[in-house]
Amino acid sequence: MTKKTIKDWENLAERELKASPESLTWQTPEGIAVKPLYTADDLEGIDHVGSLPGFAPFLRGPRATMYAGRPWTIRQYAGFSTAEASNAFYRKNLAAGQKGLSVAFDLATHRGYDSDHPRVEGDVGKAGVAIDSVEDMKILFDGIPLEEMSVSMTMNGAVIPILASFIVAGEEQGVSRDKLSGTIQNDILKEFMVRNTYIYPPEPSMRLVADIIEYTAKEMPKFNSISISGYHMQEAGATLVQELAFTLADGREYVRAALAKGLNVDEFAGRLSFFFAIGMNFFMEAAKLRAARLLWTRIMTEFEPKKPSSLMLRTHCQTSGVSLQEQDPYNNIIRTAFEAMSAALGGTQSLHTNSFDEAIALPTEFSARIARNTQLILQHETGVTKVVDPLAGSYYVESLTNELAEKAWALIEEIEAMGGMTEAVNAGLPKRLIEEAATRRQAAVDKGEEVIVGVNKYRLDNEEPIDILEIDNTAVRAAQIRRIEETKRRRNSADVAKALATITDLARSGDGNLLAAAVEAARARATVGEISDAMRAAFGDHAATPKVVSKIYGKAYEGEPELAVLTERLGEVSDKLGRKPKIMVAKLGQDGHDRGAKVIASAFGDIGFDVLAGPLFQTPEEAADMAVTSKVNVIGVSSLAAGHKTLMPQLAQALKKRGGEDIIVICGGVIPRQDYEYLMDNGVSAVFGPGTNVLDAARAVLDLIEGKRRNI
Ligand code: MLC
Ligand code: 5AD
Repeated sequence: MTKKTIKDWENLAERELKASPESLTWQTPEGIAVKPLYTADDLEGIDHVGSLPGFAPFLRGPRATMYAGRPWTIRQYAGFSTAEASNAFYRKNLAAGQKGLSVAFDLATHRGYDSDHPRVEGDVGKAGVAIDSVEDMKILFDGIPLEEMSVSMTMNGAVIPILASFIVAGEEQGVSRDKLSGTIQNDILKEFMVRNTYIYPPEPSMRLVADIIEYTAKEMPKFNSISISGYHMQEAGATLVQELAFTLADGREYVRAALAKGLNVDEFAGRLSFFFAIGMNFFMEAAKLRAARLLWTRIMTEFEPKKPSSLMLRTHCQTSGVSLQEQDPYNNIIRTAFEAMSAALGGTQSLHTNSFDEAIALPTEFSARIARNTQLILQHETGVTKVVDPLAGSYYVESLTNELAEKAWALIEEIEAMGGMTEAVNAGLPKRLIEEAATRRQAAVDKGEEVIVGVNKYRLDNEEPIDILEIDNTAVRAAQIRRIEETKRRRNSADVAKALATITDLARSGDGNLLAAAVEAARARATVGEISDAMRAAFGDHAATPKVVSKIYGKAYEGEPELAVLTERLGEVSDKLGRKPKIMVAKLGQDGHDRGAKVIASAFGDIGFDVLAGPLFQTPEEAADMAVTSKVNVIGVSSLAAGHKTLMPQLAQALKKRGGEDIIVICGGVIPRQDYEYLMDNGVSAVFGPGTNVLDAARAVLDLIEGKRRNI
């Protein structure tokens, strides 16, 4: 048999297809053209092919034996309600095969407010566990030996008081800090880009990051000082190239901040860790992790470390939240399983698999079990752990790895030319690029160009609601307030005042280490809110001005009759009103997840509405003031952190109090069907769940404005 050439294949393919095989090329959102066939020719000139795991550039994995030696850590992110409830949940999960802990704090804690603060009424215990002081932290880890169990804590805003309280809880459990193993997220740059649980302005926030790297480098050799996170960028809509580039550029910025503190690169670089999302693009996600390791070694080489571990990228991964849907939710189990497999093939060190109820609530015991078992089955039954980097040598995956690395590197260089990531973040570039990508993607889904099974194709006519976790926010808050009062009664207030004053002094002067000072304060039982306030006194609060991208959604629909019809109708409504219909897109409470709000604001603007984007973190009263003063027709609240049952009725009341009862109140986001009726009974005219087509929502809003329907 004569050896066939690519030309032969192209001819054959053309006959089979009755078109050029080039027409099969898939343009991904990353700008990568994925061909239908890859061959040995595609490997030519790719340097990394042939490298070995355990050696720089670590493309094939940071350890020589990878999962054959030790499987990745099954580390499920969890936390809700009180420390007692979360502790019980952790213990059960560990007994059932989970290997590492990962704490989800509530948004009040994230933003440095104690549970008794009036701004956080809707947030306490909702999206995570409420932690106000060392007393709560001790309960959270009761019966969990901290010298054995590695603990990740996702904390960025109130990072100093939380890590300090953890250190003291360890101490009081008899585990000195040098024996504590785990990770603190401590990645503030991405908070300014996408996640929004910042407290202070960027510059002092970067100091806190550096103080933590310094402290852990000297005092906590087993603790990972940071988890440099791309996860939230992908969740906010970033392409994989953006996720890769911005995360690694963030990493480089943190290295520089630590070096500026006078540390030697080898003192801390081995304890920097990473965190990526794993979405549905199966091979590309695995390739992304391989490319990340390659590029990190390239970046770190510039700092001339001596230790190989300083060049090594180790990462946690989480399957994608945004890829999961409210509709036909058991499909989410399947999505998560594929994503988990992709993370394993990419060589992650630690993994969280999402629960199938993700799009509407926090996991129940049942959904958490399925999520955990997805990993247990992967590890024990599929054989993927037996071989290191099994995708190596695949023409396709190696090409993808190379292309992703090249594209991400170009973006990293662009950031560098702007003066690094802090500058780029200040200039708003990454945020804008991510928001544009998110809006483009929404349009692709709405138009059906990107298929989501059960949502824009194969949708069920009837859906049965699933059981969900309900948290009695009022009871949690009352319990937290009782413990705060008791803690304050028992402590020596002079010691607390002195420790807090020291924190403010060091924050003002720039001297010393704020984590070290906070450990003293936490030991004296200063609360998370008090320690945060002691720094607020010096640093102030950060407030971002909301900006909305435009002409992305509209452009995707250019020339489409569906949009033209809607625009025409909007014109008629405008004529009737004497002005364009005005909608305020609001975020209430401490919920900083603003992708949905941004996409809606942008798309509604393109459709022709007059859009007012409210700032983050408004109270219902503040939002009502703004809506009434700005004379909006509609206020649309985007709720992703479960505060809706507390905050929406308060908003309706606040509007009424200000004479704004004519303003139509709608909301959207992560809201279970079970809550719709309650919301409708409390002043809400329409609820738009996940998976809503934006044009459908716009039509519904016009119906409400015109009085064609009273609620939806
Ligand atoms: C590993 N080890 C091996 C080995 N593989 N030893 C021998 N042979 C092998 N094959 C060793 C390692 O060197 C290490 O020891 C120890 O085993 C543990 O392995 P690890 O690979 O370091 O895993 P782990 O401890 O789990 O650490 C993973 C990590 C860490 C480095 C990525 O940072 C981490 O756990 N991150 C989790 C972050 C997280 O959960 N985030 C949640 C975010 S949720 P040694 O001694 O070298 O350490 C979120 C959502 C939101 O953000 O927005 O709210
Ligand atoms: N418990 C479990 N998972 C959570 N997530 C967020 N908060 C919690 C929590 N308290 C997960 C979801 C979300 C991602 C950011 O983290 O999957 O999409």
